[in-house]
Amino acid sequence: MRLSTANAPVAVLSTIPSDSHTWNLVYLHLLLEEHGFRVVNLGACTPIDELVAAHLRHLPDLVVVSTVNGHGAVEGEQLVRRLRRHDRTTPVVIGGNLGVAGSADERHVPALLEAGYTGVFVGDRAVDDFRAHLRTLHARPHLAASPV
Ligand code: B12
Repeated sequence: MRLSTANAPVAVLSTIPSDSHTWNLVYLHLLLEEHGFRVVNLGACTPIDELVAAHLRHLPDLVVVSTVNGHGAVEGEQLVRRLRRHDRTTPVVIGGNLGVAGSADERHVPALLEAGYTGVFVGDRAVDDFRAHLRTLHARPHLAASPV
């Protein structure tokens, strides 16, 4: 079901500066819309400055970083540290192939959580776990108007 987006919560969708893959972003865009979000999709090879500017402009309810080229652990950490200088509370999640050892590689999860992410999604259950996470966000009062 898709309702009017006028009062919908906003998700900024981004990747890291080096990552030129796009179908992951298309997939996440549609998934977020299915869950009631209005999506600001910043596209491939997003400079961190551009993400910060979009964040300050749209004041999103959620920031989603999707990356598959293997540099996510390094650039994703730089990205969230920059973002957290401006905003310490908005949920910011990352997922995909964060290193070069396959999508199930969980070695990078603790460092990314420590750097400021509120969720890190890797492996076969990444999308299912992310869907469950989105439902917990919808339980927050200011997001409750949206369909799931
Ligand atoms: C198509 C493709 C390309 C195309 C991209 C075209 C485009 N417009 O996107 C081209 C040819 C340009 C390309 C380039 C490169 N690619 Co490429 N590419 C692929 C390929 C074959 C498919 C990716 C794809 O579109 N999948 C479809 C989407 C829908 O799925 P997905 O990306 O896997 O995303 C899913 C999950 O990861 C997850 N997910 C992703 N993000 C997030 C975020 C959250 C929050 C959650 C919950 C889940 C999630 O959900 C998605 C749906 O299940 C994969 C291999 C593969 N079979 O996966 C390699 C692959 C991603 N590429 C790879 C590499 C190395 C490169 C290059 C560096 C190659 C090179 N030497 O130049 C460059 C990258 C350049 C750069 N600057 O980024 C590697 C990455 C290795 C790693 N991380 O360990 C892969 C895995 C191939 C491999 N096995 O080595 N690539």
